[in-house]
Order: sequence, then structure tokens, then C-alpha cells
Amino acid sequence: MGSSNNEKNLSAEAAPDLDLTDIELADDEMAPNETAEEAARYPGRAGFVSIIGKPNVGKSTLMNQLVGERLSIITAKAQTTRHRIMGILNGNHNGEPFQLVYSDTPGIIKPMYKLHESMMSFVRGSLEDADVILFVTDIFEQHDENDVLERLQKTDVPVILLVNKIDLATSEQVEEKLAYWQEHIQAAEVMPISALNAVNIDRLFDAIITRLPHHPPFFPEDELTDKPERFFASEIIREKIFLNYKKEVPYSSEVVITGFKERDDMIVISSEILVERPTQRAILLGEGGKMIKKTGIMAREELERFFNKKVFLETFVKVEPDWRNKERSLKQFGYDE
Ligand SMILES: Nc1nc2c(ncn2[C@@H]2O[C@H](COP(=O)(O)OP(=O)(O)OP(=O)(O)O)[C@@H](O)[C@H]2O)c(=O)[nH]1
Ligand SMILES: [Mg+2]
Repeated sequence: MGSSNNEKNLSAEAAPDLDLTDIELADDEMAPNETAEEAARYPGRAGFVSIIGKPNVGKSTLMNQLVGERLSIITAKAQTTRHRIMGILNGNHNGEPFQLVYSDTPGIIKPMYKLHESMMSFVRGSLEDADVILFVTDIFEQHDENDVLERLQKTDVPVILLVNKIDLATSEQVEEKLAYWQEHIQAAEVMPISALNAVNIDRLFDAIITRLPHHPPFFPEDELTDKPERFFASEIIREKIFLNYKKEVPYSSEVVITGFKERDDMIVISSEILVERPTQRAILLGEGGKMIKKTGIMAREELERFFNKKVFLETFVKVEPDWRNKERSLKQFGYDE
């Protein structure tokens, strides 16, 4: 549970010493796993909200919508997200301050590479920390989520089951999915949403906040995420690779930022794109370097939007054979949590 992990208690100040005997709290003012005494100890809420589910159901779209920033990259391809990415939201709700620490996670898959094992360990880590779990499914769900369900059965953390992409379905189809889940999962709530069109996001926010424990914030208020700027630079380049290349090329690519210099007028970024085979390198470059140039321009434009500053971007394409199965490479690329 996030609230019991002192290591994460980065910016929390000591809770004020209150006299608890006079305070009465209504049931809905307490989170599911806290006592009235705990609830009364701190006049604000803070906690960890894990977004999990199968690949491509819209987890990253949902996190960006909930945080109000484009933190996680989104593509139409499965397995876009490879890390646990925190998005932090501070605010006030009914006069109480809150801090929500969302975690976007990789889609749950059966590992085929060491890379996947590491991705699944990020999912496990986020489940261990969670105060609330958002289990995202979508309208195309084939009900083959037994592996996910098994994991959820082991936890006493409240689960909010979401049926996403309802903008692509009829109301009958939505009703059918909701009925299915109501029967098959012990969820605190089952809710239809459209992460893309922000449908029911306010309702979801209310469902989350009332289940958050009373606790001081975990992170300083001006922090939007746990990841450094370089991480987002590499993700943005990776997103453009996912958008511009087909088949195994995006999955065989990793981006490493080798230089990141912030000047007054611009940011100078050097990056390496690593692929597993020389043939993939040739595809990335394209005829006369056309494809990598296009990808580089798209990435630079997005980087400029993200950092709100002019960006100079250099990209080099290198071959790192079998990096998805090499522990040393994975560690170097940040998959060692
Ligand atoms: N129509 C529609 N499309 C959506 C919605 N939410 C997400 N999508 C699309 O679904 C695709 C996958 O979205 P992501 O947010 O990347 O999904 P994800 O679950 O993070 O995927 P992985 O990181 O691969 O596990 C993208 O093309 C999104 O635009 C929605 O509510 N409606
Ligand atoms: Mg994602």
C-alpha cells in the first residue's frame, strides 16, 4: 500500500497532532482500508492509483486525461507503454486538499523476452503500491483476462472496473459488457467510459477520490511525474517510431538519450535508436535516409510542444543485437526496477 511505504514519503510533513476523540466521520469520508481515527488524523487525501489492463485498451489515454497532461505516449499498436509512469495531480475536493499519484503501466502479456518480464515487474510493483486499482478493459474485450483477474483476486485494494471506448459501441453493447463484468468480478464499481472523449471522467474521479486514504502528499506540489525530462524525450521519439514503422521494427527499437543540454533559447538533444538487426537499421533509415528524417522531424515538433521550447534533435541508428533478451542492455535502458 502506498500510504504505508515511508520511502515514498518524499515531501510529507509530519501530520499535525489532533485530538481525535471529538471528530466524527461519515462512512463515505473514510477510505475502504482506513479507520475513522486514521481518517481524522490528516485533513487531506493522498494515494496511489494504478491503471492496469491488457495492451491497447486505452490505459495511457486514460492517464493523460485524468492528469490533464500528455505524459504517456499513445499509439494504435499494442505494447506501446514499457514502463511504469507516474502522473501526479494535486487539487482540492470539497475543501480538502488531495494528491493523486496515477501509475500508467505496460499492458499485461505473457512474457516472450526478458524485456517483457521487466515490463510485467513494473505492473506488479504498481499493484503492490496501489490504494485504488483502475482495471481498464474495452468494448472489444474477448473475456480472456483470467491472468489479470487472478492477480486482482489476491488484493484487498478497491478495484474500479472500466469499460473503455464506449464511443465505438451501441448502448446495447455497452450494457452487455457492464452486465458481464458485474457478474464476473468483485469490483467496487463497474463504469463505462470513453478516455478519448472524456466521457464519465468526472464520475470516475469522484469514485477514486472517495476511496483515497487520508494522508499528507507524497511528492512536492510542483512535481508532475517521477520520471526525468530525458525519459519523456526518449518516449516521444519512440512514439514516432511506433507511428512510422510496421511489423517488428517498433518492437525491436529502443531509444537512448545520450545528450540533453538546456540552453536559454533551445534544448539540444542527442539520441540513439537501437535496433536488433542490420536489416532493421536499413528500414529505420529508409531510402537515402528519408524515413529517419521524417521521424526525426515529427519527434522534434512533438518535443517542442512538450518542453514548450525550440529543440535541436540529433538521432543515430545503431545495432544492438538481441537487446530485448540481454540483461546488461535492459539495465542500461532503465528496465531494472
Ligand atoms: N475510440 C476510442 N479510442 C480510444 C479510446 N481510448 C483509447 N483509444 C485508442 O486506443 C489505442 C490505444 O490507446 P493507448 O492509450 O495507447 O492504450 P494502452 O492501454 O496504453 O496500450 P499499451 O500501452 O500498448 O498497453 C489508441 O489508438 C487510442 O487512441 C476511447 O475511449 N475511444
Ligand atoms: Mg500505454
